[in-house]
Amino acid sequence: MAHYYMEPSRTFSEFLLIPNLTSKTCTPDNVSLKTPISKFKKGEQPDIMMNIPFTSAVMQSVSDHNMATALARCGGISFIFGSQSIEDQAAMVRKVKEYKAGFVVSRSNLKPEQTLRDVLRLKEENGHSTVAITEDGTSSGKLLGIVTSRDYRMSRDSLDKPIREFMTPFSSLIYGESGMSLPEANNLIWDKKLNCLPIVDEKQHLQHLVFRKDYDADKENPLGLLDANKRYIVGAGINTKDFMERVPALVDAGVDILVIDSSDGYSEWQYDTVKWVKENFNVKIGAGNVVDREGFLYLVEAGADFVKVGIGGGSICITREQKGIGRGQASSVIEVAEARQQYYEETGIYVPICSDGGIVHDYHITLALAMGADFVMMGRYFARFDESPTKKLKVGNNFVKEFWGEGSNRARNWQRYDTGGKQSLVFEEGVDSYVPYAGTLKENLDKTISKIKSTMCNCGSLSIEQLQETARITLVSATSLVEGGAHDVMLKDSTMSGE
Ligand code: RVP
Repeated sequence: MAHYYMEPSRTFSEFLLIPNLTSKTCTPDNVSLKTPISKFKKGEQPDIMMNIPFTSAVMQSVSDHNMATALARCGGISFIFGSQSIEDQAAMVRKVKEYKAGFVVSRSNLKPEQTLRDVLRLKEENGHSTVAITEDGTSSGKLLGIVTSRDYRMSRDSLDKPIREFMTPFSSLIYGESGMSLPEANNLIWDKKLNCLPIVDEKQHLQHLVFRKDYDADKENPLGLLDANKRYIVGAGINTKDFMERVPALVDAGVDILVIDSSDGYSEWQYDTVKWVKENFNVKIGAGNVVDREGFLYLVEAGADFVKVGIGGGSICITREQKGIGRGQASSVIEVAEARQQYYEETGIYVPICSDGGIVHDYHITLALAMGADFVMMGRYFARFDESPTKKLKVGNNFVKEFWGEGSNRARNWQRYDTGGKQSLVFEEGVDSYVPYAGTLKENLDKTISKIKSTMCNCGSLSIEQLQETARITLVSATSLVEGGAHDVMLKDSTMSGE
């Protein structure tokens, strides 16, 4: 006979935190969001700690090398998407490991035969006023010139004016050569009063741009997550099909931590994959996703360094509708956290858990942490930023970014949903969508972190561990949810109702 869970499973929006006593020293400045991502023995330190409890989702539309460097700079970890060739994924990992602070890959590039109209379109799209002009219009083509807003006059110049007629040509540019260190590049920027220094290789191919403004910006990131060789820490998603080829290539590229990316991780496929990786490599590996105690313990027994929790709660996920499997995200985290705690008490081994998917409001993150998650994984949240790999478009009067699920026809990540048998995506478990464009990762993350720290102070907690131990959480009724928003007033400014 079937087993019934007669209590409904819950989402984060159905809970609130009740304040604890806030002492005078419990201020946001004193709150630490450091958190473990790999298992460790009682009394020892985990091999990898994050400085903020954020990871970005293993998705084509979220986590590439740009997102990974940007998030590591802020203290979190991206898991570079695995639904691409092994070579391409390893190349992305390598780019993060080889990234040199201050050296950025040019994101605004055009060809000399394009026009002022193209420059202005690009500027409106991504806000950059420096455009690299390369032979083939790519970020690594032969550098032929640079355009900045000083090179054209909107009132005089025709929009059809070809770029080659007004760009600063390569012959007049001051540039650096590849291999140059950041202090050398910065000296040149200061000596020659430049805003931007292009770095080219011996064939004049563009490698990087170094900006004056980044000189100070890098000092503003004291939380940057670095390995022992001062390189950014990066993760990558793998699957249970080609792991014997993919894992060696990723390890060779320098990956720090892997995660098996699957909508349902309670499977013998995952068990075998974790075991094989642990037996053959000295690399951390997370597994999932699970929504209950049994799934958690099974993956821990296989050797998982962390376990990812959540089925069907992702913003673009339609697994629950399509297949009727899943569980409310809060209930899943609560049950898995209890199992983790019991396992810790019995064995002295702490296995971090990750709440994956379904974060809509910033306070959901704090609730997930209070319920026992050590960190969260988010897709929609990060997809909205400049650093995500997708196109920024104008729809009506608003800027949006594209965002699609790994189970959509667009991503065709059949390995993620495979349950054996025929190798293809037979039906979709995800949608293709837009999310409102929200600016840079750093500015948004700073705001979210301020909110989390502020709530933690309300709860009298200076650390995530303390929050987990002392949080008091209440279920809220449907009627008290209404009470929680602005109500019974006429809003003057409709934008107030946003996050
Ligand atoms: P969200 O943060 O709510 O956007 O959720 C992101 C999560 O959704 C991912 O980390 C993954 O677990 C899940 N996902 C990704 N693709 C799909 C799908 O197509 N169904 N689901």
